[in-house]
Amino acid sequence: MKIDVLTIFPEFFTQVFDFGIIRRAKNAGIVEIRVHDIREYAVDKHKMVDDRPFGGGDGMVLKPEPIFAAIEGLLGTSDRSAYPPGTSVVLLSPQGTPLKQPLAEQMAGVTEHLIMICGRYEGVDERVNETLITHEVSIGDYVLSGGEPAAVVVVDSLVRLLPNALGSETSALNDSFSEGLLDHPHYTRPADFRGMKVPEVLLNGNHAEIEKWRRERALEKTRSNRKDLLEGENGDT
Ligand code: 6GU
Repeated sequence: MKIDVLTIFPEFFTQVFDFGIIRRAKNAGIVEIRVHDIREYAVDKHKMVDDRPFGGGDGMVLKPEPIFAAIEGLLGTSDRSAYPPGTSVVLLSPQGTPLKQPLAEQMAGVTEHLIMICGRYEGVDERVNETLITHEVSIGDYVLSGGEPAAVVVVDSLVRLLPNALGSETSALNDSFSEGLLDHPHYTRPADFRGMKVPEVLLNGNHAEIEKWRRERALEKTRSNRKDLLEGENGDT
């Protein structure tokens, strides 16, 4: 997968993709990540990337010209019906579709080239949305000042789903949400830490019993922390 991130704060990303699974996936050639400064595509002599909203109101709105120019530079077109197959252009914004594991799985499955545009909280000129964007995505019902942290979240959630991104010792199949439930609790040595004992069932090597225990604890954790997942409601509350 090729990933291009468009941002007005490229320095935000200087180290964030250089750890753990993402770093390993980059080194293995599974993903290639590039970060671009939207300001470099600004057309006027002041390199303006934002401007005051028509109709009045607080804050600044990201201008369309630099974002259109950046997409044209990357894809050769700003007509989304002419994008190469496997291209996703994502606008990160609090108005987007909430990112859930099924959306991450769908996007990881079909996207070969992911372009992410980091919006500012105040907004992005709507013509970007109308013309360039294939998905508008939010990472949850709270306000971030910009889409940059959300872009990191999207990259992480997609990259770990790419074939061979996880080592053989780990698997996405057992993750929280992969079966609509939270993950079960985990323990490691020591078996007795300051008098707090690891559940006996995990020590006795009976794999059927261990599986049963894990299923029950996953259900219990989900019931206590995320009732909505069991009731089939949306998980944003
Ligand atoms: Cl993608 N952007 C911003 N600015 N705020 C958010 C968000 C994104 N997702 C949740 N809150």
